Amino acid sequence: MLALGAAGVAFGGRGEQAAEGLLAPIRRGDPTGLTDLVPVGGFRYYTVVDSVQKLGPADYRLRVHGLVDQARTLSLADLGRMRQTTLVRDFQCVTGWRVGNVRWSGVLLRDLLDAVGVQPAARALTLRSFDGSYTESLTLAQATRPDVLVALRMLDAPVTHDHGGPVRLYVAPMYGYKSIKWLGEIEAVAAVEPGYWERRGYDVDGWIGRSNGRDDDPV
Ligand SMILES: Nc1nc2c(c(=O)[nH]1)N[C@H]1C(S)=C(S)[C@@H](COP(=O)(O)O)O[C@H]1N2
Ligand SMILES: [Mo]
Repeated sequence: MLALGAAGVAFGGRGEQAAEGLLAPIRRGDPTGLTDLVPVGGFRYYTVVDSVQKLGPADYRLRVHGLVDQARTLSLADLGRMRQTTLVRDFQCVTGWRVGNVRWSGVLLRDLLDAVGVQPAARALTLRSFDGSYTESLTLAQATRPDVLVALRMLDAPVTHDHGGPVRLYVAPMYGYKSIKWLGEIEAVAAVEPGYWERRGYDVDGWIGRSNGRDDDPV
């Protein structure tokens, strides 16, 4: 496992994606030592597909639909006109790397949900990436927390393509896999539909320090 993981770090890209899956059973710290090989203080680039189309202000759309009163398809400008919220919080991947005090801003997911009117039958959200493969899930209670953001900015700049721009999610209290990149669609649904990594063994409730076999404090 270490050899494969180290290869992932050395070559990046798809190797890292393999490492994400391989590291699932790790408990309490990092017995492989792999974390030591990851540069401190920087984001890694993760994607489960080979390439993702680049969408900009002219062609980006976010579709919000399902069990809502008024389904909407929002452009980047539409999102930019909504109330912007800023959070300065850490980002932590379940494989061990962590970036401290990142500035995020965008539309609180709960403001977006208020704008479309979530129906009482909706208990969860299914979020889909326009990369064609990645999905995520949140209960409605999680989605309406004040630290869950539809992020337009990250690291004091518009979210770059590699980091999931123009629009990604940022779920501050949960591991990085919940923060779906290249956000294209949000569907209000009756029950949680486990996301991409959750169907591969990661916890649906990905609380930092309290999930995926980790009950230690990562800080
Ligand atoms: N669409 C998509 N979103 C994704 C992923 C992915 O592979 N595809 N990886 C997740 C994981 S495991 C992490 S840790 C973060 C990494 O974000 P970054 O690539 O901006 O560092 O994105 C999350 N969101
Ligand atoms: Mo991750």
